[in-house]
Amino acid sequence: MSTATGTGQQDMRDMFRSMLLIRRFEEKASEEYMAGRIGGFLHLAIGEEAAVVGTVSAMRADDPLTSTYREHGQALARGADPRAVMAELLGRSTGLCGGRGGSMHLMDKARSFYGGYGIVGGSVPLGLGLAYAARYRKSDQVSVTMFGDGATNQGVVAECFNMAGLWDLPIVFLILNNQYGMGTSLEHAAAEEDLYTRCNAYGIPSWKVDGMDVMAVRGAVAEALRIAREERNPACVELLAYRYRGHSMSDPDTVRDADEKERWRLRDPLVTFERVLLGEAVMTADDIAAMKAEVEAVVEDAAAFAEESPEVPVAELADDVYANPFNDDARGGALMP
Ligand SMILES: Cc1ncc(C[n+]2csc(CCOP(=O)(O)OP(=O)(O)O)c2C)c(N)n1
Ligand SMILES: [Mg+2]
Repeated sequence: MSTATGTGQQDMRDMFRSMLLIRRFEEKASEEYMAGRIGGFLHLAIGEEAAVVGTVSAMRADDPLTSTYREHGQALARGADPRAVMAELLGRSTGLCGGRGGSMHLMDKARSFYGGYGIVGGSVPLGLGLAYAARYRKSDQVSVTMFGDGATNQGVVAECFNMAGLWDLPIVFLILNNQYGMGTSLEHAAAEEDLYTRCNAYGIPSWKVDGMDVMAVRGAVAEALRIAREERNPACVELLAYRYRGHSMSDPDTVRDADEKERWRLRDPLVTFERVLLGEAVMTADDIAAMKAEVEAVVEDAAAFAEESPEVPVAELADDVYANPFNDDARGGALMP
C-alpha cells in the first residue's frame, strides 16, 4: 500500500496522529459544549477523519483550502495550534480568530486555511476565487474546496463547476458525501446519487472513492491535485463517508437507522488504519499507545488553556466585523451599545 501511493512510513504515522488528534479534540469539544462552555452551534466530524486527513496530507502547504462549518479537523490537520482552536470554540481572546469566529468560522491564513463557512455551498465560490487568483498571479498553487453532499444541490455550486471548466481553473472540488444534509438522506435529496457525475457535464474529470480509507483518499486527491497543478484543469473527488454524530450537538439524531449507524461504525477509519499500521509493521502496539497518550495530553492542555483564557472584551466584539471608514469614536458610537 505504501509503495503504490508513494507514501512513506513517516507520512503514515503523521496521518494517524492527525486523525487521532482530530478525534480526541472533537470528543473533548463535545464535553466542553455539554458543560456549557461553548455557545452557539458545534458540528462534529467524528467518523470523517480519513476524508479530512487524506485530503490535507496530499496538499502542498501553500495550496489554499476552504471548507464548511464542520471544519475543526481541517484547521488541525493544516497545523493550527490546538490551544488556539479550542480557545476559539470557547470564544476566548486567545482563539485562532480572536474568539470572534467560533466553531463555524475558523481561519488560519498563515497556513493557507481560508476558513469554514456557515452558508451551505459558501466555501465553493470562495475556493473558485482563490483558484482564479492563483492563475492570475501565475502561481502553481491549487485551490481545494470542501463541501457536503447537501451543498451539491446549491445553484452556486453548479455555477462554479461551469466557471472552473470554462476557464480551466486550478481547483479541486472535494465533495465530502456523508450521505445526509442535516437529517435528510441523500436518496431523498439527490436525483443522481453519484454526485461526482455532476462534473461530467462540465468536462471536469471526477471520481468517487472510499472516504473511510485514508490511504485511498490521499491517493485520489493526489491525482486530482496533479491534474490541477500540472495540466491546469479542475478535477473533482467525491469521498463517501459517514458522520457518527448528529448534524450538530443540538441534533438528537433520531432519524438515522440504528443498523445503518452500526454498519458504518464497524468501518471506523481510525480502527481500520490502526490495523493497517500494525499489519504493515509501520507501528507497534506500544508505539500506538504512546501516540494516543501524547495526543490525549495535547488535547487536555488545549482545553485547560482555553478555559483559563479571558473572554473577548465586549468593546472588541465588533472588531473585524464591520469596516471602519470613520474614526474609532464614530465606530464605537454607532455600533456598540
Ligand atoms: C444556504 C443555506 N441553506 C440552508 C442552511 C441550513 N443548513 C445548515 S447545514 C445544512 C445541511 C448541509 O448538508 P451537507 O452539505 O451535506 O453538509 P454536512 O452538514 O453533512 O457536512 C443545512 C441545510 C444553511 N446554513 N445555508
Ligand atoms: Mg452531508
